[in-house]
Amino acid sequence: MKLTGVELRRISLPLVSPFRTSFGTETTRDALLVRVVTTEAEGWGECVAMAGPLYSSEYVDAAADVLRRFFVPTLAAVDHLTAIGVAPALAKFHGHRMAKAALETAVLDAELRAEGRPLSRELGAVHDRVPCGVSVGIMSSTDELLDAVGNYLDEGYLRIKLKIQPGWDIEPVAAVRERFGDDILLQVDANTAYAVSDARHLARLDPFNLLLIEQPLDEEDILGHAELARHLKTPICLDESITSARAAAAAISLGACSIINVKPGRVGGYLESRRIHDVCQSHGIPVWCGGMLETGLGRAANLALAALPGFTLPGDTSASSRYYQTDITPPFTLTDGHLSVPTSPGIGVDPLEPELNAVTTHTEWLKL
Ligand code: OSB
Ligand code: MG
Repeated sequence: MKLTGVELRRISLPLVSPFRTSFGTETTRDALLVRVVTTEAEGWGECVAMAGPLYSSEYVDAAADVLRRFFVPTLAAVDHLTAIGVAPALAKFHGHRMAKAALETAVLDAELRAEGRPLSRELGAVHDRVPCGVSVGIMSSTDELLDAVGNYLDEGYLRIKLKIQPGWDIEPVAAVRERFGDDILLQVDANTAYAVSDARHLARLDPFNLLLIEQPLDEEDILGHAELARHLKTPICLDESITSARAAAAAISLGACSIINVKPGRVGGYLESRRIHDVCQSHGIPVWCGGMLETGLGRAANLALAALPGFTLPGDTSASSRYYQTDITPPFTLTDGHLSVPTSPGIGVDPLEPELNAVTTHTEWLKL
């Protein structure tokens, strides 16, 4: 296989409702899609970088820039291109894992389409549907939060994740437990908003029997998470800190987490995600599939990953309607709280041309 062309496509999709986290409020998803054209087939990858460097250091304009200047020209020079060869070819370039992931996914999609093989089979999936949770943003009042959570539970979501930050933590959790009971699966995500000195405050979450607290501290503070873990009964799950299988192994060895959120974009792609899954499985660490407000293209691939055997907790793999009025692929819909894993070759879905064109803000064809 040889790369013959790459399209960078920028889209802007309005969210059905604003999504507020400890790092900011999103009202539209400005995403970057990568379409590779090879001698064998075409493939798609969605870059999960957000508009600004708030969740992580990457942001969408930087991802487009590094792809255009460095990654695509480097891959274009590879004669026998394979998906497993993408990461080694790009290894000399530091960081930019979200950009690398998008390009590797597009090449993997093309390769698997050419071979007629679904991504789920390639990764080692063992389920044909996956249980789904939903990530619920910070709201302006507890009543508003209870309405939102109630609606998601009515839709069938099997697990609720509340975004928290100082000033919006113990009370919303207590209110959700009080209204919806002790049986719902409930967890929280701080997106790095706390310090180790908040340990006693965060221990006030312990009585609520949360599945986990996600990324309470700075992404580089592995030892801080290990220290915090000694003060909390609530299990610590890392998101931002886990950038590779090596980082996962170190965090586990140091006692910084007992659960991991796997996001393919954050770790450089689906192949590294599988390695993280394998490391965690061998340590008895449960994993679940996170999300970055993906369109149907990224969601399809995430579902393949979430069907691996070590993904034993419901992920942030929500239905398309959680995010978008109109998605750029046929929408993923919830049945009994589950989404089906695509079975067609590659990532298993194709963009709908009119819907994609309607939200495209810029298209750039990189001639090789
Ligand atoms: O921390 O998991 C996160 C969305 C954007 C950036 C970071 C995060 C999130 C979510 C939503 O929590 C996950 C989703 O539903 O896609
Ligand atoms: Mg998170």
